[in-house]
Amino acid sequence: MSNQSINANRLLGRIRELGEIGRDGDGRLVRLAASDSEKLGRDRFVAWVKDAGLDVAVDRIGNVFGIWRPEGTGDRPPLMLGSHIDTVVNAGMYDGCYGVLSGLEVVETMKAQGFVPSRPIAVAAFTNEEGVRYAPDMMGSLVYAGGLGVEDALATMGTDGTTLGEELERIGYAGPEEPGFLQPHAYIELHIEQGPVLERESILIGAVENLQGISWQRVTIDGDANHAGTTPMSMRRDAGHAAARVITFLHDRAIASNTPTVATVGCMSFEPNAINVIPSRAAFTVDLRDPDEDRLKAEEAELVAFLDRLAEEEQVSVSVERLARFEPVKFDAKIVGLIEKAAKDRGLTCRRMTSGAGHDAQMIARIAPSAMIFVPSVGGISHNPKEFTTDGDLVAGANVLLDVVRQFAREEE
Ligand code: HGY
Ligand code: MN
Ligand code: MN
Repeated sequence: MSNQSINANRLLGRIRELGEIGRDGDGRLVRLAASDSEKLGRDRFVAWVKDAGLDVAVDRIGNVFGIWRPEGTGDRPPLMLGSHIDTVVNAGMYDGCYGVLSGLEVVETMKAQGFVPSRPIAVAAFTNEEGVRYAPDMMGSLVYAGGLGVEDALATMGTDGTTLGEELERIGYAGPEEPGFLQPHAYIELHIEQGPVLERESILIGAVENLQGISWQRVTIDGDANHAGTTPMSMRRDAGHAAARVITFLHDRAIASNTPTVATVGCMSFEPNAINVIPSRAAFTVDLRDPDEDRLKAEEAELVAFLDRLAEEEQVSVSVERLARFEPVKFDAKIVGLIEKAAKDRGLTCRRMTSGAGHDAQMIARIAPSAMIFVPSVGGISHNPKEFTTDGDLVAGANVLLDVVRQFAREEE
């Protein structure tokens, strides 16, 4: 068992430094995929990787890798660590960045300790994990795992009318490597929980054994613009009111279901979006999630049936576009066991758990044994500048990652 620790000041300092890169005029952290601000974050990560003496590789979808190839490890499949450094709008500073920087920290600590792993170790910063500008989310790791063609991904049109491929070219991260050029032996992702479970149960480490299914859709409702003052209620084809009914339908169903189903309408726009005009169009997104695939499918079917009824009742037309659909994922039991053992050996409380959020690990699990380590989120808050994890918990999680990596890297097989 390693009683070594990572270099806490270096890790915490880098998390804070990266957390200041990409703030907008209002001080909000906004590092959307392939944006100028994300480029600054990428450049900083690459500089740290080079300072650490690792090789840098970038693939065609912009995934960035720092690769440690110690003497004698040759071209054995690497152990892969990592996460993402793109953010949502007005983000916290830990989501994704913690896992990328901890992966680099673990490599630098092992190098400083003179520990030579039995195989190369790669630290990944995957492109567009958040999916805010270009859907679907976890896009870079999905392409890496062969779940989406790289040409299709590069041609994706963003919410701002740009295409991902052109933006990656523009920021200098349209790399030469084919996605999947480095097939991992295993993948371990350290991440903040982004939910309330660990804090509520006063547990320090989450050994994540599965991740729930995700369904993203864009719904467009078309009615008639009309005068807000002269049009009797009975004569309206009000797209705005119809959209409001969908939000209430989803919310009430999820609450009444008494299951882990969650439903969110996160984006909405009206046309013509004027105070005295009945909306002719409402366009919004639906994020449905559930750890059980059959239940998720059933909820999607319920939504389709409701939208059909709604079109009838409100005399509107409804169209739906699929943005993302990922089935629930089970992680590798052996790695989950190693995480639990590493936590126990360090005297850290630990529990197995499900991830409510999507992560790159769910995509890399398609090509290699994968699992995740969670640390507590204060107040369960994330995707919000109030996102916070204590320094002690951040360091504890990175030390568990160090121990699991040393365990893996010691194996000869
Ligand atoms: O949507 C998610 O769960 C992740 O943050 N991309
Ligand atoms: Mn994340
Ligand atoms: Mn996120």
